[in-house]
Amino acid sequence: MITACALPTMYSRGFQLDEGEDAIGWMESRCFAHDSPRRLRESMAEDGYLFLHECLEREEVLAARRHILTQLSVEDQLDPAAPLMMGKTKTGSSLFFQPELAQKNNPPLQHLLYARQGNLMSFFSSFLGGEILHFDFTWLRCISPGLGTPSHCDIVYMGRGTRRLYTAWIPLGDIDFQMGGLMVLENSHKNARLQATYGQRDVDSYCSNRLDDPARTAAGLNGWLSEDPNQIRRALGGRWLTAEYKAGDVVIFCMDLVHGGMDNRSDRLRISSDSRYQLASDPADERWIGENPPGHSAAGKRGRIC
Ligand SMILES: O=C(O)CCC(=O)C(=O)O
Ligand SMILES: [Fe+2]
Repeated sequence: MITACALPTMYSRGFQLDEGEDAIGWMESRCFAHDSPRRLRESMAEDGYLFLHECLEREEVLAARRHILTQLSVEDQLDPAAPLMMGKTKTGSSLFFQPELAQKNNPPLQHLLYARQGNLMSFFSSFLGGEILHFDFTWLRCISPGLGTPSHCDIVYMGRGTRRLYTAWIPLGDIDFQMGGLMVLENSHKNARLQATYGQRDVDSYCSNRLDDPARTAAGLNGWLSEDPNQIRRALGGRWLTAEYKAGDVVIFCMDLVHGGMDNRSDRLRISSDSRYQLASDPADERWIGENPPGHSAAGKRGRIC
């Protein structure tokens, strides 16, 4: 049983995470996608996340992976001597965030994430109890060996609509500890002080009466809580939780859950997507909707007097 396994040594942003049972632990898989909406909602309220094994068809996940890797191979990013599906980059190539590989030219991924009758959309429809709207923008990450995503809450990037919005983090291939993957900070979604401070930020909002406000620039604010995951955990409490992921698994989490990416200490790309879902009847953040969502570009910035 996985809980009987020794806890791994975890790294994020080059920091080795504090060790010990009160500092790191396993993400729990308490529910299945077909459990009752009530049970799923209770579990989400309690943990801030749902770790759903075999929620997606493994073959469909691997088809999306193949499509992405084929594209990277055409772009001459991969080691030609290694099998395509291994996802080994060629020397000198360094990749991180590749959203363009997820958009309309990737039918298998679009199908996996957004098909109306597909497993994921059906899950959200049952979980949220109504017609679902998904963001049109898909965050696709092909992370080369090296540092992972700094810790943050998603609300600061997508909080202009409803807060009843959920992220689905999907490994597009098997991801072991060596390769890293998603880590979440236990109970951080219940931290009222964090929600009242950091959780009120909007990375694309700037003070129009302050010409030197760094949030005005295209790079804007990055929204990270801190580079150092140990500092965050010591300040907020809880344990960093993670797992080894299989193609077909999905982690769904709420906007206020602190999370980040572990460093990739393998010799291959770590490929995953994150996409967002809410009730169609709730207001949506306009930055991520439409044919060409403005995102964090100049068109997504919003000035206010402060
Ligand atoms: O996969 C990662 O590195 C980070 C994922 C993330 O931040 C998210 O899914 O919201
Ligand atoms: Fe995130």
